[in-house]
Amino acid sequence: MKTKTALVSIVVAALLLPRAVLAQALIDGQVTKIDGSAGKITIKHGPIKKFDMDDGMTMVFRAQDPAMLKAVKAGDKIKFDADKINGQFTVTKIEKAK
Ligand SMILES: [Cu+2]
Repeated sequence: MKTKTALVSIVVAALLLPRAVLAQALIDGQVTKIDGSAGKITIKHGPIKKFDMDDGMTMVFRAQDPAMLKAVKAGDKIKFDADKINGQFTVTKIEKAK
């Protein structure tokens, strides 16, 4: 009986873990350029597994909300999240790295 309970716990933990990891996994980056009027930001970023970017690179992202670009400036180290929205790599969350 105890073994069965332990097994169920392990299965539940295994099911919950990937969601928790995904929710917390912000990407490390550094802002190299901001184009506020176009709502675009250039970020030098580390690997992004969900986009099959195994190496870091510098690339342009669209900002989901242009207002979020006011919180950062070129040179800032950041943590951010991004999604592919309408075929464009889009920053959905951005915060200054501590
Ligand atoms: Cu990239």
